[in-house]
Amino acid sequence: PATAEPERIRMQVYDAAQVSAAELDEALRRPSQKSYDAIMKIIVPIIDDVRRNGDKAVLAYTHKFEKATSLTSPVLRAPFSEELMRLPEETKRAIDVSFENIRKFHAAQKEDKPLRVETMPGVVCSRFVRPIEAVGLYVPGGTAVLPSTALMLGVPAMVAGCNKIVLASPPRADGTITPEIVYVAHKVGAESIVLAGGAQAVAAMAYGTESVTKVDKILGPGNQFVTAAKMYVSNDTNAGVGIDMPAGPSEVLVIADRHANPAFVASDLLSQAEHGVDSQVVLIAVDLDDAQLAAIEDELHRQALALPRVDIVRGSIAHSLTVKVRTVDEAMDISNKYAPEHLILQLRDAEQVVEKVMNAGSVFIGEWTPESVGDYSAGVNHSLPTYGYAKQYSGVNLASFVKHITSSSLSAEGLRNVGEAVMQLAGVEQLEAHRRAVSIRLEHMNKKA
Ligand code: HSO
Ligand code: ZN
Repeated sequence: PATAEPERIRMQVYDAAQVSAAELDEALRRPSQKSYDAIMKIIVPIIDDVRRNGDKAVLAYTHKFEKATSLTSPVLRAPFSEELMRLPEETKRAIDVSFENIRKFHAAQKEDKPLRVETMPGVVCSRFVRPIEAVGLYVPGGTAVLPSTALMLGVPAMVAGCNKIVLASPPRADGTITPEIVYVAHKVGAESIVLAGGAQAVAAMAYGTESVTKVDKILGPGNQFVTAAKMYVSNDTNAGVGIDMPAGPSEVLVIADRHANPAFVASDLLSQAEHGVDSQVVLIAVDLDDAQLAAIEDELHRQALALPRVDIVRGSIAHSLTVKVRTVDEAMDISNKYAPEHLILQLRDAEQVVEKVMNAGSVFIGEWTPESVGDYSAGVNHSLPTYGYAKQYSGVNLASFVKHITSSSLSAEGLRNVGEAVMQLAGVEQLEAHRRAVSIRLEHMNKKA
C-alpha cells in the first residue's frame, strides 16, 4: 500500500478586508500561558528551600530534575579548565566572530561623557553611568543548547564593566555543562557558573548560598518556572534583586510583498516556528495574488517536512496565521498593534518602511537579512520583549547592565537663582524643614554680604 501523505503544514489564512477588527485581534492573540497561580504554587516552596538550605537544596533539585546525581558542588569557578571548553576549531571561530560583533555593537552604546546641563546660571545637573556590580545570567537548557544566549547576556555585561558575572545553566545528566557555554563564560570573564536550572538557580543567585554568589540583577530567558521565579524574587525586598523583562515564547512577524522570494519568506517563518510548540509566527501578505501566496504555502510545507524539529513546527504552525492586506500601511498598523519580538520586512522599499515601525523588539530589513543573523552573529541582541511587551520595553542592551546616577551642583549664585522656587513649593507641601534648608543658606549669604 502507498504510504500516507504527511498532513499538510499550513497556517490559517485571514483576509483583513473580510474579517472584523475584533476577529483579527482574536486570531492574533498569543497562545495562552499556564496560570500564574499554578506555577507559583510549585516554585515558592523551591525558592524558600534554597533560601533556607543553600547549596544542599540546590544540589538536591539538580539531582532530581537534571538527574545529575554525581554532582557534588553547584558551582564551577573560574578559571575554567581547557578540558571543559574543548571545541572544534570552527565552533570556536564562529563564537569568536559573533562575540566580536556583539561586543562592537554594545560598546558603541556607551555614553562616554557624563550628561551635564546648566539649567539656570549656577545650577548644574549631571548624569553619569555606573555598572551594576554583580549580575546573574540565566542560560536555558531544554530542547536546544543555547551558547548564543550566553553571548547575548555575557558580552554586554562585560562591556558595561560588571564586576561579577555569574552564569547559570542546568547541567547535563553527567553533571557537565556544554563546552560552548563554558567557552563563552571564559571569554566574557565570568567568575562562576551555577550548575542548576529553574527556580532553584534563580533563587540561588537572588539570595546567594555558601558557594553561589549573590547578584544584584538576574537576566535571561527561561521557561515559565524561571520567569515566575524571577518575578517572585524581584518582589522580595529581602532579596534586593532586579530582573530584566519577563521573556515569553519566541515570535516573528514577516511582512512580504510581491517582490519577496517565497522560499526566503517560508524559511524565516520556520526559523522561529522551530523554537517551541508555543512559538507563534505571523505572515502579513501585502497585495499578493493567490498564486504567490500558494507558492509561500508550498515552500512552508516542503521545507518544514525536511526539518529535524518538524514536530515542534507542527505545534507552532497550528496557532500561527497569514493575514492578507492590500497596502504596506495596513500591514504596519497590524504589526504595530501586535508589537512582535522580531519584525522581518521582505519588502521592495524595506529601508523606507522602517520609519513606520512603532513597536517591535528588533527589525530585520530586506531580503538578505534573515532573523538568524540577529539570533547569533550580526551584533544586535536576541534577548527581546515578547508577548506584545515591545510596546513599552526594549530588548537587552548595554543600559540593562548599568545604572544612571544623577547629581546636582550649585554655586551660591545658583542657590540664589533657584532658591525662591524651592521655598515656595516646600511651603505648598508644608514641609518646613525643606524650606529652611534653603533659607538658612540664603540668610548666611546675606549676613556675609
Ligand atoms: N530567536 C530566539 C533566540 C535564539 N535563536 C537563540 C536561536 N538561538 C529568541 O530571540
Ligand atoms: Zn531564534
